[in-house]
Amino acid sequence: MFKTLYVRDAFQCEEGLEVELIGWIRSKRRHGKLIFLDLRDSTGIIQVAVKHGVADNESFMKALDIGLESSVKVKGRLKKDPRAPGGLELHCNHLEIVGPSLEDFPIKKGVGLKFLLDNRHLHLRSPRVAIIMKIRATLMDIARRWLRENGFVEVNCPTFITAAVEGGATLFKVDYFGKPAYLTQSVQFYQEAAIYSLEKVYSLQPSFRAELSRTRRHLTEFWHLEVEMAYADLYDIMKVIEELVYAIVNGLNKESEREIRTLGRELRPEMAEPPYPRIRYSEALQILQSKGVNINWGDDFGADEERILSKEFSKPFFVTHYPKEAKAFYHMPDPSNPSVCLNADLLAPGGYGEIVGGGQRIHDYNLLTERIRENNLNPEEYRWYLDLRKYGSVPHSGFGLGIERMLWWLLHLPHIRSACLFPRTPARVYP
Ligand code: NSS
Repeated sequence: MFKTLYVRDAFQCEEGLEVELIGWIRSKRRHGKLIFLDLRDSTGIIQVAVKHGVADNESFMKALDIGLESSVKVKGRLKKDPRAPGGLELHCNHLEIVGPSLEDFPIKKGVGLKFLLDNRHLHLRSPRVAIIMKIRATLMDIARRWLRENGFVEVNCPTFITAAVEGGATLFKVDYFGKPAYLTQSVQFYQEAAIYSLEKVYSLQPSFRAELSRTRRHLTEFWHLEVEMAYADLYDIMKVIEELVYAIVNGLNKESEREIRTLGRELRPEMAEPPYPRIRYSEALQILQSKGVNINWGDDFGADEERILSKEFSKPFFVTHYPKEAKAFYHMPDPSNPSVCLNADLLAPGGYGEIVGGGQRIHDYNLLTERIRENNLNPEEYRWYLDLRKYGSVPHSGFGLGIERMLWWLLHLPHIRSACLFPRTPARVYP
């Protein structure tokens, strides 16, 4: 009796067991009357030996002819063989083609990066891409679990919005509603509305930025983990960020260790153990100027500045108290020096830069109105957001963590798009 197994489970079986495996043909080699096929499924790769005489004639002829990435069902016996990858192979008795490859599979060794991106729908079959996607799923799962266990309620916010959260320059306009509407850059304002009944909330959903910068860390669509908390000040929210980031690194180290090792990486939880160094914008500016960077008070840090700065650290670190002109209008001014705000960006070490942005929000109605005006925005467009400050307003804080930025850093990916199933960048909206 043949048992249908996943490849990973086949490696746990006794030699001689008769099994059926279902998968796709990753590679093929012929040595006379013996054909080796590498069979891939979602759990691993196993070598299948199709030998004339052991396999029936029809199966041998199919194996001879089979195109790469055809889907197949293979029946046979498991045999130990030290020459086979993983020390085990399947000796095929019968091969059935489920779906043949109608043409030569276009993804081959040596094709260029652009070709791989244009054919991402096929490139996804590469084991490396599949591993990154598994790690990504585990990362999101760990984050959700940690937030739930710590009393945060998941909320789902709208994607269509009517006013900018993070400045007008990166808004995607949507022409449908008969009045200006945009794709959301952040669900922060909706979360701020939700804390009046739920107090501690989070969302995990896409954000959109019509990015002006083409860098290795900018996507036009990214997955945003956002958190908002009533009665929390800047220091409370920094603690939440530290603990969440540590939970993610520690959790991935336990739950995805094998996958991470396959990518040639190793996560050491110590590298993300709180507390994280905290520097102010003014100190960061001094470090940058001492490295010869031409930057002045008030300028925001771009990818280059963050890369230089973050090479000075071996752990994630906070940069706080940015000048108010470098940050969006909703940030709370520091009462002891209102020219800076109570914000915190978390930067990943080693040149990776910002992975989290957040801080304390203005909860006073008049101050928020004033800041909206100072930013040359129209308070009328923020009417419902201002309304929240009219009825029982409380101090509150929150942050947003970019899922792809986090993976980019933790897995040392060459480009942030490697963290996406189908990346969206200024230069790519297909496939
Ligand atoms: O602009 S942020 O710094 N902050 C916000 O959007 C706040 N409104 C979030 C909040 O407090 N609820 O973006 C937050 C994070 C940032 O640190 C990155 O990790 C990620 O979102 N982010 C991006 N990832 C990929 N590509 C792009 N373009 C991008 N922009 C931000």
